[in-house]
Amino acid sequence: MPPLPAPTLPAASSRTPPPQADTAARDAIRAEARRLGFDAVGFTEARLPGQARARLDAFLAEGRHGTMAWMEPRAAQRADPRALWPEAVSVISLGLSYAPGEDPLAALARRDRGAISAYAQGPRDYHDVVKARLKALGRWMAGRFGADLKVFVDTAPVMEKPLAQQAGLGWQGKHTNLVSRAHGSWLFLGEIYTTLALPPDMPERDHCGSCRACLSICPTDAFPAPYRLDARRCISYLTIEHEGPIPEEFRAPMGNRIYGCDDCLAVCPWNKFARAHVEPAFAPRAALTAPRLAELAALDEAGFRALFSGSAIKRIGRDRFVRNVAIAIGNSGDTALRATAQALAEDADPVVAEAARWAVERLGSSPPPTRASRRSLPPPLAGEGWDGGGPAARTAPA
Ligand code: B12
Ligand code: SF4
Ligand code: SF4
Repeated sequence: MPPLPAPTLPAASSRTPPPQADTAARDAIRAEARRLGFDAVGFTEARLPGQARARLDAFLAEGRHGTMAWMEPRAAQRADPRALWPEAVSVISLGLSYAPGEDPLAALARRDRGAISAYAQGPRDYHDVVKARLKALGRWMAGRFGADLKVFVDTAPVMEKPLAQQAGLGWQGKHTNLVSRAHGSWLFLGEIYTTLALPPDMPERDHCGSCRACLSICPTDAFPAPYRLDARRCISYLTIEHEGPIPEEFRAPMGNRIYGCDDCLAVCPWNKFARAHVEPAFAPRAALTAPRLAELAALDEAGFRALFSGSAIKRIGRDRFVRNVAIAIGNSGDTALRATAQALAEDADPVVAEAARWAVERLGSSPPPTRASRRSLPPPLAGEGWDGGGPAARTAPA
């Protein structure tokens, strides 16, 4: 996920000393969080075991964060809530479900279309939605308990997944994301650090068992081991975070994924307990469920901004997005898109132009098939040519 400026924190209403652990306050906060629409709420101490720091250090030392250099400078604060804010006593971990109603991998089979990750298909950027609710809960807490607090979602130096596991929301699965028994892989996470002493919930334990579905389906083999991700190989990183040309070895496996990737999340058997979300801010927009690559390739700056106004996708900018579209065109096997790729090869952005030249080459020099001959082509299969996650590639629940 792209870095954002430091979050604006709600003003503290008072600096009263932390009271004794207060069960009534915890229950009231949980009820208010639910009323505000959060699907999962848990409480934990403002500390993480040393193991979290050791694993973060190993991730960074091995360079698995790639070009996300913004992860390096504040590792101490990331791994220890009190290094970020010494007054913090408790952490409230909150989850908002974006469980899709449709199969998020269905778009992978439509090669003339782009596949956008479920988390970004809605009209609003989840950072804004979660942040607004965290602030509303924070204001309510400050008014009710005089609590000093800070709110975070995604971009602050906070290890959101280990904190959520410790607060009982779920466990970090082998795909490294938090899995919830109630909401599967589909929770956005946010936190409130507070000076209030709130009794902790029980941490969740690992329920992955012998399952390896997420590890097996990854199109780019991004897991060097269970519970460990090499972001440099992850399509989410490559399409969202990575600037410049996408290394050649990952282009074919990307298939038609043009923003993020849901494969390892979608195959998790725990998703079968997740009820589809009813949050209008995340309801898939028709224009983003399976957009035509030809139309996306034609986006200029103004068109890109208009299409993705309010969406998380806007953050990556037109050039990075169209670079991804060019690669998807190269993987489409659709020679009718060759002319589109040729036009993009003249793009003012050198990275887009290079990706488009790759696409032209990959689509070959044969002329587009006639209407009659196209009808006779076999239907595109997910996983064919680029090893993506169509139904056949999915592993059955453990
Ligand atoms: C950097 C980042 C990325 C990077 C790296 C991902 C990663 N796994 O680290 C990239 C760009 C690849 C990415 C992708 C995605 N991200 Co992201 N990302 C983050 C971010 C900003 C930091 C994560 C971090 O600290 N990574 C550092 C490493 C060290 O952490 P880790 O992988 O969790 O490492 C742990 C395990 O490996 C484990 N471990 C290591 N060894 C071992 C061994 C054993 C035996 C065990 C049990 C455990 C274990 O311990 C480590 C510490 O807990 C968080 C927000 C935040 N501030 O936390 C969002 C966040 C993790 N992302 C999120 C999302 C939604 C995604 C995507 C699903 C988006 C998409 N659809 O494209 C993908 C998922 C890809 C994947 N399989 O992880 C959500 C996840 C929500 C959830 N339910 O977990 C978060 C929490 C944002 C949010 N606020 O909702 N992301
Ligand atoms: S998000 Fe996609 S590319 Fe990244 S680890 Fe999961 S399956 Fe692999
Ligand atoms: S797919 Fe299987 S191994 Fe992966 S997180 Fe889900 S339960 Fe764990």
